[in-house]
Amino acid sequence: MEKYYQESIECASREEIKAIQDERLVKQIRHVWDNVPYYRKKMEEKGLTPEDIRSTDDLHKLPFLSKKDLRDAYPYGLLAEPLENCVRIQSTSGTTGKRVVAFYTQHDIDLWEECCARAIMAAGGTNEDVCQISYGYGLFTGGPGLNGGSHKVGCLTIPTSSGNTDRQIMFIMDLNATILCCTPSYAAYLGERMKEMGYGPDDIPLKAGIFGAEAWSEEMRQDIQKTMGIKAYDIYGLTELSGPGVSFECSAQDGMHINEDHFIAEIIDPDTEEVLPEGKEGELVFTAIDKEAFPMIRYRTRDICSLTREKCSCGRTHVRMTKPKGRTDDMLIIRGVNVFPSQIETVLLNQGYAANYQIVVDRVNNTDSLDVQVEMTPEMFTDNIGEIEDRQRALSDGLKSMLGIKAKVSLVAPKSIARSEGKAVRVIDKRKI
Ligand code: DLL
Repeated sequence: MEKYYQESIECASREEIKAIQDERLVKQIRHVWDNVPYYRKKMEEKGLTPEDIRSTDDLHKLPFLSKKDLRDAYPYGLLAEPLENCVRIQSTSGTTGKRVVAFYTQHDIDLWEECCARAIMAAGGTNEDVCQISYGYGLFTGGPGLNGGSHKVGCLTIPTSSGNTDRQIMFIMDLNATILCCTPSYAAYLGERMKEMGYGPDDIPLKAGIFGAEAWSEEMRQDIQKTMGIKAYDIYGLTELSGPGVSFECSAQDGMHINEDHFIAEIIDPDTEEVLPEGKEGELVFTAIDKEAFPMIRYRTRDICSLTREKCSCGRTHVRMTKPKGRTDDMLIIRGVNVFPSQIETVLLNQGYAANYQIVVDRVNNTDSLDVQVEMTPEMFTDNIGEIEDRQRALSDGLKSMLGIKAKVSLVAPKSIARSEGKAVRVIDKRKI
């Protein structure tokens, strides 16, 4: 039986959802107009006043907000509440430039934790579960968000944070953890380590995993499910909007329901900024309609996916987004061809490899080169050169047909590629160094 944290909202009719969104959007636009000069100026530049926004039908009139706006306005320029009303900040891992600092009132924390509670219950969680949270705690939103959600559901929460893999496994086994929350790459590593320690799927008490914060393929899901004997659910979110729980998978494991009472989603063409119809792939844009401190109007996420309103077997009515296949800024352009790391992952996993790989892009003699280093699994490990060459050729052919360009494949020994405890770094683009 499907379980819901807030059934009446999660399964509301389209009309009810639209009514909530209309009302909240109008209120939110008035809030940012009154309290954030940065938004007011952007609206004025488009000749808009709050009176022009009377329902979600007017959303398209509003200006977009980009990562650059967040950097320009750092740290307080987009804050919509006095600091004395704020109770927390979180921040992105930001590898380039200034970090994004997001502010939360207590209302914003509650809203965020409720979204995470919805995700945990959609993964079958109840107050009888033991939920181990192996996302990082601290400025990163993964640990704090799911910790709050787990409390709201009433699970016994184990806040291990990331790292110290053998201790993670000890807690899972000794305290009978039933739900594991971490990045998919860390879940794969935990699975690998459990296997080495001699634990098969039947020995592991886990029943579900809630994995997100990075792009991962369907093939990787199958692998993790098999190794640990669990159902693996995807969860999506970003610091700017609160953190994990903006959307989450249900028992159907077929796209992530976006919490539409809090976030309005649009898909746009990243080049023309035109809003695309349902089903078309493009850049995901969000408007947070119920946040107080850090509202975000038409925020361009750079994540690439599509939306569907097709009926879902779980009973939830909120729109679903497909697994993001990566970010526009993760997309590699190699010899003029667009390549997403997730496409490479799909080929590797289909040929029986685990998700332990590194992609190195370089430019040699004015030509881009794509080098994929892939670990052999312990079962396929051999020093027979002929066998290795055959495998490399098969992978190279697979990549050619998926990507349309040639890649150099190097098979390396098991365990020679560093494992990740958080978001995995799969790509080294030497052209940018
Ligand atoms: O990664 C929040 C989060 C924590 C989500 C734990 C899920 C679980 P940021 O560090 O701000 O926040 O990074 C946000 O990560 O724009 C996507 O590019 C990527 N991302 C997040 N979830 C997924 C996912 C957290 N399920 C950025 N699939 C987003 C693919 C994801 N990419």
